[in-house]
Amino acid sequence: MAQTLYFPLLLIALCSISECVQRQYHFINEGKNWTEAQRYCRENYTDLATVDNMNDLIQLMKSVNDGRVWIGLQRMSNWHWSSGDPVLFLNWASGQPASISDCTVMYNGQWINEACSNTHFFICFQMSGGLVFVNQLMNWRAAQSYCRQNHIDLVSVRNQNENQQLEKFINDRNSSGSAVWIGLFRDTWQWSDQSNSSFRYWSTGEPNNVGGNEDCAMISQYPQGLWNDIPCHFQFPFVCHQDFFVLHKDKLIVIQQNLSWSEALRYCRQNHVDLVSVQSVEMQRRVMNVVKLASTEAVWLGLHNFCSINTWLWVNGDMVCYQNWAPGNGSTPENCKLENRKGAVQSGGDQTWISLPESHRLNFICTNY
Ligand code: MFU
Ligand code: CA
Repeated sequence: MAQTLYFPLLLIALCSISECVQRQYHFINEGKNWTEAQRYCRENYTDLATVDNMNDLIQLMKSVNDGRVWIGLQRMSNWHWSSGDPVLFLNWASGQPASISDCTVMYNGQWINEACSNTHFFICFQMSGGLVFVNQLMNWRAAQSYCRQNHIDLVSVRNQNENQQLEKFINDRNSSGSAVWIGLFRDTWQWSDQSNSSFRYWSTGEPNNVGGNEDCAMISQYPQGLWNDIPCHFQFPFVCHQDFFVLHKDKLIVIQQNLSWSEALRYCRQNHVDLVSVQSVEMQRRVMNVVKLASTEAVWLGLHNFCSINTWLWVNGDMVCYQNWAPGNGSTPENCKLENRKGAVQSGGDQTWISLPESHRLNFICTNY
């Protein structure tokens, strides 16, 4: 589907993410612990794999040849206030926080960690700073939504003084003396790339945190792709992901991914029709129009050099008749002892063509013609 998009920055606002950002998974068949795998992915791709939805999971599973791989999900036992206040003060009852429960109640002024699915009365705070006792039984998420819709948020407790005030506030209103939700919760699993995707695909019974140190997530079953929590120091192959923009204009598609010429050719033939051939002034004009969207100084065209016969050909087999070479490129014989050379168009300046070794990693233009 063609879209008229001029500036990469506008893109984010103009198109839905799925139409303009593509994610590609890369399986690295080398055993590393989770942290080393994360470092490798950040150096070579975008990050250790994030899985946003079932479609991502299917794509990821296509990239692996086995089921035991790290993904970029890690247990973070960080406590947060629902309001976003920094957590500077904690008032746990002795033995707390215990177990794998992720939400918090106040009981007799002390804090106890509980399953978020339990139901309790709760305390919201208002714009004025005042507190509201909500005399309705809700689970923690529902209580949070209620406070956000009707007041500001679930209550935060920032120091001993506020804790005492809150304890008194509760005692004055809560005749039953039962525990009430406060805004403290634990965001248990986090994606390495900070994505806030809540998609999870745990095997039955997982995550079970056997031994208390299963803090990283892996895909443990092939081909289903189900997840298990496991100690982070174990060594497994892993999956990185790379996110890149795909910009459509006319029937030309600029791919903001840096690939060698052969990889670019393969990408275009798999996802579109071919790398672009520029066989007329008209096509050069269209290319000049889209090439400004690229993030590299030059962009691969479907132009390759046959060194032995000193000839440049388009990928569709045609001879190069229309030409737009930069001075010193394309005319003189290439050095056949070196790497094969391919043609690219410069994304800035006069947007003429240059000859480059095929292993250079550049953005490229596919065509749907
Ligand atoms: C399951 C998993 C653990 C571990 C163990 C061998 O627990 O949850 O992570 O892989 O098997 C019974
Ligand atoms: Ca486990």
